[in-house]
Amino acid sequence: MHYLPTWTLDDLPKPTKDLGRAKADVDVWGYCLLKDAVPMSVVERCRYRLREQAAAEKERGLAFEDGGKDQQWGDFKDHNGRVRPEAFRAENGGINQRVWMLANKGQAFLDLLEFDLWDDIIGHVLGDKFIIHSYTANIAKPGGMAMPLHIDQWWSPEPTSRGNKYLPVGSFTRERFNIDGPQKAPPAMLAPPAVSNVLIMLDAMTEANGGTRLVPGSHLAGRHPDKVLDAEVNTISAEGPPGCAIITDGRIWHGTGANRTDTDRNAILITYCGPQYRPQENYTIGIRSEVLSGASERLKELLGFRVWCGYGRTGDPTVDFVEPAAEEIGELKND
Ligand SMILES: O=C(O)CCC(=O)C(=O)O
Repeated sequence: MHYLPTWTLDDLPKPTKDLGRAKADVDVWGYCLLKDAVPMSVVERCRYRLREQAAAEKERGLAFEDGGKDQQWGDFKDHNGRVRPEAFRAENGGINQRVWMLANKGQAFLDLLEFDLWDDIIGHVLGDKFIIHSYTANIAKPGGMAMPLHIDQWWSPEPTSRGNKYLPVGSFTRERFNIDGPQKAPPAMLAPPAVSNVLIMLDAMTEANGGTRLVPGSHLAGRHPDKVLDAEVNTISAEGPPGCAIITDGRIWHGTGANRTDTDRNAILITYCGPQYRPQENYTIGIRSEVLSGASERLKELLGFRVWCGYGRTGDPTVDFVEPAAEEIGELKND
C-alpha cells in the first residue's frame, strides 16, 4: 500500500543472534527476531509455570479469554459505559487466554526479567531509560481468531501542524486517536516509538499456530492500521523456535494470528515504554509485597519505582526510589 514498503520474503528479518543485525532489522522493518534470547531451561520453567497458573485461573473463573469471533478487543464497556468483565470469558466465546501481571505469578517469571540480552535493542528504540509497561502471557489456543491489526502505542499523540485542529490528548479512546481518521496521504512527520515489545516464544511459533502477524515497515507509515483501508494489507507471520524473541518498534502494525492447529501457542510479552508514560499495568499498586521486598534495584526501576526527573514521586522529588510502605506527610499545623 502507498504507506508501506514493498518486500519479498528474502528481504525480511530472520532469527539472528547478532545484536547489530537485530537493531538494523528493527530500524528498517519495525521488528527483529532474536534467536536464543532465553535458554531452553528458562523457557521450560516459564512454560510449566504459565500452564499451571492459566489452568488455576480458569478453574477459579478468573481467566481473561479473547480471540472469539464476536469479541471486540478493547471494547471493555457496554453502551451505557459499564465495564463488562464477562465479555472476555469462554461462555461469551473467548478462546485464547491472557495471564496478566506475571511479575506476581512465580519466580520463573522474575528470573526471566533478569535476562538483559534484549536491553540493548530496547535501549536502541527507547533510549537510556525505560520501564515495563506490561508483563503478560498470551496463550493462543486452537480455534482462536486473528486479533485485529493494531499498534501498541495507540495513545501516543500524532504530530500536528500550526493552525490544525487536533484531538486533545484526554479525548483519545482505543477507537479514536485523531480528529480526521486515517490520513489520506503519508504524513511528513512521524511520532517516535514510545514503546517496544519483546514477545518470547515458549513454543515454536508458526503461521499455523497463531504466529504473530506483522506488517513489515508499517512502523514508518505514520498512522494506525484501518479496518477498511487496510483490510487487504500484506502480513507475515513471525516464525521461530522456542526461546526466540520478536522485538518490535511500538508503531508496527501487528496482532496475534489465528491458531489452526490442535495445540496451544504459549508466549510471553514484555512491553517496555519510556519512563514518562503511564504503564498499562500499575505495578506501584499491584505488585505483591513479597515480590517487592525481594526485588533488586534493577527490577524496582523496571517496575516504575525509581523516580524519573521528579516524576513518580510521592513527595520529595529528590528521592531515588518510592517506598509504597512509607508513611507520607499528612495534614500538619503549628500550635
Ligand atoms: O500474542 C501475540 O502474538 C501478539 C499479541 C498482541 O498483539 C497484543 O497483545 O497486543
